[in-house]
Amino acid sequence: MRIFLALKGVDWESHEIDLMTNENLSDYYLGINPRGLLPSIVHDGDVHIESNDILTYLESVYPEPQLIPESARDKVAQLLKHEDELHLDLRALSFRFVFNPPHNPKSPEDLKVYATAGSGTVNGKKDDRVGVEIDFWETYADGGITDEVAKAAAEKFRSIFNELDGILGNQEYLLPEGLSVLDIAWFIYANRLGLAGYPIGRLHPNLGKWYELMEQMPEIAKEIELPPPVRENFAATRAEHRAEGMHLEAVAGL
Ligand SMILES: N[C@@H](CCC(=O)N[C@@H](CS)C(=O)NCC(=O)O)C(=O)O
Repeated sequence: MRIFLALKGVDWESHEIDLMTNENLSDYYLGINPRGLLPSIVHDGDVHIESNDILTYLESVYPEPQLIPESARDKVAQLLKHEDELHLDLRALSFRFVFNPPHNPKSPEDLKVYATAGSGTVNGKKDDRVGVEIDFWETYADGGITDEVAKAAAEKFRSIFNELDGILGNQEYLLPEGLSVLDIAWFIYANRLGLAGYPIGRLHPNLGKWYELMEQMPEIAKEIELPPPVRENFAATRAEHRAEGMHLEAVAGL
């Protein structure tokens, strides 16, 4: 979303919510987004949640430069939906191979708060998403992210990345129309998977080249830059996993 806004040249004001202290489960944040998920935006006094809905909304308010081509609207919606469906797989790989927290990130008390706080409705309808989130964290508390879960998640990415790699064999960006929201959305996933140790360039050479091109764009480079201690911490985790033979490539058989 930040890259999308940067490409559109839109100024915005940031309000950071600390996931590490579960600020997203505070009463006030659940009052903004009853799902307790980031991101949310407030524009013209209205709250918007869900990245893909936010991006579609922002495109309608700030149409220039066009990042969701009119001609590919349905295709974009379908591919963004597919990307969103992989969010918990991305989270599983992130927690196991990137963040690797020493403690369970959500205590049973946190989950109790999560289950009862907030309106429980989205757009006036009963919303089940919090249940999905609670399931994820309960499974995590039970046994962390198991090899089996990690392998299944990595396979899903391998499959969609193979498809994207095929597309990029014939064109510079994921849509023939040029740079679009699809490139941004998949770039973010590829970036996180890279931090998890996924060998993008080795498995998907076209995607690897596309990634290198994208990461050099100033609007993107600025947003993915990590503070040095965080970068070093992630690199140390990868090195530790590698030394133990428990890195993503080994666990997922990539
Ligand atoms: N479908 C949602 C997924 C959002 C999501 O899962 N966001 C993560 C941060 S990237 C989050 O809020 N996690 C909550 C947590 O870790 O408790 C969207 O695209 O907005």
